[in-house]
Amino acid sequence: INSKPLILSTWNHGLPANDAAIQRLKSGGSIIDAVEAGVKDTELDMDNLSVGLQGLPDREGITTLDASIMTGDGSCGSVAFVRQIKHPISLARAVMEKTPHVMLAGEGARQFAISEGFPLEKEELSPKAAEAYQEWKKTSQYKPIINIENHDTIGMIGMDANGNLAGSCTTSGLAYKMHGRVGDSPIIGAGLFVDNEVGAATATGLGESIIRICGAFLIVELMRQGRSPREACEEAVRRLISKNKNIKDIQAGFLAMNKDGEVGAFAVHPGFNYAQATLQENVLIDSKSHF
Ligand code: SD4
Repeated sequence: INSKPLILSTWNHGLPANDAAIQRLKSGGSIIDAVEAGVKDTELDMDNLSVGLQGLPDREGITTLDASIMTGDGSCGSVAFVRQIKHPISLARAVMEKTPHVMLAGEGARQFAISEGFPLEKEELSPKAAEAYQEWKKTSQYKPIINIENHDTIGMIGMDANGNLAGSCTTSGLAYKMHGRVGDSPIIGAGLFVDNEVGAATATGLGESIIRICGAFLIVELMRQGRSPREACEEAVRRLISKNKNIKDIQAGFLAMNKDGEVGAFAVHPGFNYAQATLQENVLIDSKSHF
């Protein structure tokens, strides 16, 4: 059981993202401000090829972004298949707060962004992404390599000092996906789910495998029935394995907390890790896995 506030996020870049989130809380921000600020840090990280406009492109050489945000009272917003937006998480938050809708996609999301004053970035690949794309085009083979090329989506879940929960998730999705492909990250209940009565969960890995089992929702519901966060994540991995073929080629990792501040994670294969921050410390922890 951890002290509150508590912030968790996926993968190594969760460490600086958690720092940004904790900083936001310390400067008087709410938990929703914190989970937005946290992943915005990752959206700007030029070394991360799975989040933000510097992420690896689709097969046509275009980078398209997915993001979602949710609070423990059931408010949520998301954007899918958006281009030219530096901070899709902030656009997802604007969908939540300023529209009667939960999800906007593609051109409509971009028009909404313009109307909200989001600057449109120039559509060009980062040097690292351009180099990787040129290399990929030599064979144009679509074979995601688990834990390597799709390593870095950030999902963040957090609880403030009063026990209010929120979460965020943002990604450029799978490298070399079909144009128009949308993953789990912007789908409420797949890549992210938060309920103040129970807890919160987020996912990373092959989005198709996670959507198939409503991963994050499943974990929160299992916790509602009394499972610990770790047991719930492990059960979701078992479910995922039973519903997906070629499991040796599929990586997925889940991360959860309950409202008491208990934390758990589980993955299909080794290699998944997460960062866990309180006001006192921010540490990287290796997740256990099925295989
Ligand atoms: C997706 N879940 O679009 C994302 C990719 C990911 O770490 O998580 N990468 O399928």
